[in-house]
Amino acid sequence: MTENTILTPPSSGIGQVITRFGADLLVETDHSELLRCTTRRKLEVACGDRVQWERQAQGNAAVTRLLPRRNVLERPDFRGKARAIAANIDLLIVVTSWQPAPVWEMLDRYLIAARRLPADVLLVMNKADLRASHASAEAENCLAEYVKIGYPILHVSADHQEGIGEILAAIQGRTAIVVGQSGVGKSSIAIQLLPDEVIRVGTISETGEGRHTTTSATLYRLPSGGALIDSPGVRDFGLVGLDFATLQAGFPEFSPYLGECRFNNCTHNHEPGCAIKAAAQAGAIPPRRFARYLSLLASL
Ligand SMILES: Nc1nc2c(ncn2[C@@H]2O[C@H](COP(=O)(O)OP(=O)(O)OP(=O)(O)O)[C@@H](O)[C@H]2O)c(=O)[nH]1
Ligand SMILES: [Mg+2]
Ligand SMILES: [Zn+2]
Repeated sequence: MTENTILTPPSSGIGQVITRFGADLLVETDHSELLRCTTRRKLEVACGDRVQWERQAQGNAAVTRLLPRRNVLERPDFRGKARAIAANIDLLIVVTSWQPAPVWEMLDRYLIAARRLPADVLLVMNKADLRASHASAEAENCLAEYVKIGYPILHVSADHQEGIGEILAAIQGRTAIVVGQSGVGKSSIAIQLLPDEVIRVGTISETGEGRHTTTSATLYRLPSGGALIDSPGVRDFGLVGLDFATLQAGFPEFSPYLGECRFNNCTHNHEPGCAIKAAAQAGAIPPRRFARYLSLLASL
């Protein structure tokens, strides 16, 4: 190599989208350089995407191509059109808390989304310090159903630094994303997992009264390997283009009974001889989850 090739930074290459700044993207090159890049709207690039970038005149850089994705997590915008939240996700960490209280319908929709990605899932019940004072008996019953089905659940307190090591162990050097309602503590968990200097990009904004809210999904490299994407909280999480097969696959507790219904196109609703409904009535399938399945089915 000549001295010149060492001193001249590459003029193009591959990188990963770290976050979005308005219309621009922050891209980390394969040489760990952070580049602010312009992009074209129709590329529809998301946090976590691998992209091709090129340096342009005046020292600007642009993203010119989106590389193939392994998967993409989407939610509908106000018009119902799919908007990408983040791409290339291995583990969906669904964060709920005792205050704000869990919205179980939303949790179920995240679990369906995880199956569809596909990605592994981890349920994190944050603010464990508020469990005794804020958990209702009904909420405990709902939570117990997920335990019974076999979803991995961690009880965590980000503010008391409890359960953080277990989250890190579950990530296993992969790319994880924290999702969930606003205010459940996603960024608080991210801060606990990262060294102080890493929360550097301006994607957390003051909402007044000292509250911070995440405005744009941001990818952080974990010191022990892997990455964590902090995502903006939602009021609700909707599924774009949900069909029956995807809905059914999102209820893995049905699988031992599938094929035992009288009709092979059974929707497990009104049909006679439905093995799933019988299992729910017998308590073998958790009844609260089954009731929410029926309301999701009605929404198709
Ligand atoms: N009591 C208690 N409060 C917590 C805990 N973790 C976070 N909080 C508080 O919950 C509030 C919201 O935390 P954030 O981390 O900003 O929540 P978020 O999910 O990132 O919110 P959005 O960015 O709006 O989606 C803050 O005031 C935190 O201090 C916890 O373990 N216990
Ligand atoms: Mg946040
Ligand atoms: Zn059935």
